[in-house]
Amino acid sequence: MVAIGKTERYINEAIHRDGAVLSVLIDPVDWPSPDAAIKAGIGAAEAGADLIAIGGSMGAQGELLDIVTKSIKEKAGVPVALFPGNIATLTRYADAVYFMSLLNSRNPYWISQAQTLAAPIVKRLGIEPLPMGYIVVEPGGTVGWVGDANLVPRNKPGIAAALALAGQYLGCRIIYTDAGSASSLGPVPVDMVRAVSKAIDIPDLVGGGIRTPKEAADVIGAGAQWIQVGTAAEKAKEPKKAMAEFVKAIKEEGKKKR
Ligand code: 1GP
Repeated sequence: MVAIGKTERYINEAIHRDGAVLSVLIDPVDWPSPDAAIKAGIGAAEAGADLIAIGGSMGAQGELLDIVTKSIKEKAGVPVALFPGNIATLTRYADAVYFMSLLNSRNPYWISQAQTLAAPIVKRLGIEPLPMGYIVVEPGGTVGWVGDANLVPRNKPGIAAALALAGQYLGCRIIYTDAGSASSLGPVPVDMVRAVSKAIDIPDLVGGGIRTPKEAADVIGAGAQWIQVGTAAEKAKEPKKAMAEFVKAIKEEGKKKR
């Protein structure tokens, strides 16, 4: 039996305790400078974010990724997990990596080939893999284009639910449903969140286009246990204050579910 790692246990415990967790995504290439990215990541953790995710679909790699990850890790006091864009976007300074298979990609590279190339590197770097089924929903944004996704139509919650259940049956321990960063149509529709969370017995992460604490609370209220925001932090005048409002909103909603 594969032992569940430290970060995954921490996330499961936070979900069990609070009913809802927040990861804040810092994409180093989206911030004016590495220092700004680092400050935002540390601030998000100080604001109460449960986890800091680092990366994106046209991700930072090499020295920039190393510096940002290491610096946030040193001061954040919460786990730092990589949201990888490809096999080069790994760094040994992270605690964990979203070890994702893009379940609705048309290209086998994003389903199992990149994972095959990355697995030995993840092992050698000693980064904890978080086995994650990744589902991209309309409009899909950059990740939908890069990942050549057969986008799940927004009015087909049953398709997302079936994909999520397939992910669970294939052995994934987390399902991530993503409308794509800064989704022009807003977050994954709540009826789709409801259908996915009803279909699976594993943590249900939702991200992409969640712009306000209310939208975040609605996603948790619809049954998700984990949400991820990135653009809301990037666009905020005071990222730390903005993230504190997200934390408050989802933890209040999470408490209602316990
Ligand atoms: C989507 O995790 C990101 O994959 C978060 O999206 O930037 O829209 O919050 P946003």
